[in-house]
Amino acid sequence: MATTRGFTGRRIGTESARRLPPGQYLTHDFPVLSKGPAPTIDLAHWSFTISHGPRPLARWSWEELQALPHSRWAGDIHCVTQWSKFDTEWQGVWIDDLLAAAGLTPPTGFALALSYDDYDTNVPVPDLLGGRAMVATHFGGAPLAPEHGGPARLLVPHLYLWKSAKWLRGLRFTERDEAGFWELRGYHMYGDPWRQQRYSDDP
Ligand SMILES: Nc1nc2c(c(=O)[nH]1)N[C@H]1C(S)=C(S)[C@@H](COP(=O)(O)O)O[C@H]1N2
Ligand SMILES: [Mo]
Repeated sequence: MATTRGFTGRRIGTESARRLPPGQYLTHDFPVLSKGPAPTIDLAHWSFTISHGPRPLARWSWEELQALPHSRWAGDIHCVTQWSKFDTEWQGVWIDDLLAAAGLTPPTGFALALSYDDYDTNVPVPDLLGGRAMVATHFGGAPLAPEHGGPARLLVPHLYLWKSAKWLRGLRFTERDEAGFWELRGYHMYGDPWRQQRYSDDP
């Protein structure tokens, strides 16, 4: 069998095949993957904090976040469990715009995204800048569903989706590249889907 088939059994064209990273299949669903139940988050108590190690540098309430410029990103997302989803549409605030609003320059080269369910994941700072990462509040034109990380999640679509921390509560700049929840459990420190960086011993 030389035809290219997704697990859905659908034959995919060359354009789709070109957009599909190695080892991935195309899905039209949006599977939910979480280490535990979605935390209950009251918007009145929601906040997002940027810190340098233990030191807070800036903090936004939900209302304050709404006042920042919102942007749209559309494109493909890739999960390490091998599904990819094309043409997803998100809205939120670029990390660039958060930093600019706070008058901040990143103090280190690495960061940990921190979540309300005690999940965390590391991302190098350059990968968070230049319109490559946002605090996403909307998916497909609607407020982000709780199971997908609502009210707000990190979106770093050029890396495997475990880097896109759901139920985001902060971003901590760290001196070194510190492993997060899945990175401590054998997953790759960077996670580029095009290089199939799934597990820690992948190059
Ligand atoms: N806070 C938090 N973020 C998380 C997770 C989690 O358990 N907690 N799971 C990660 C994993 S392993 C994946 S694959 C994606 C799944 O996102 P989805 O459920 O919206 O598909 O979220 C990531 N972000
Ligand atoms: Mo995952």
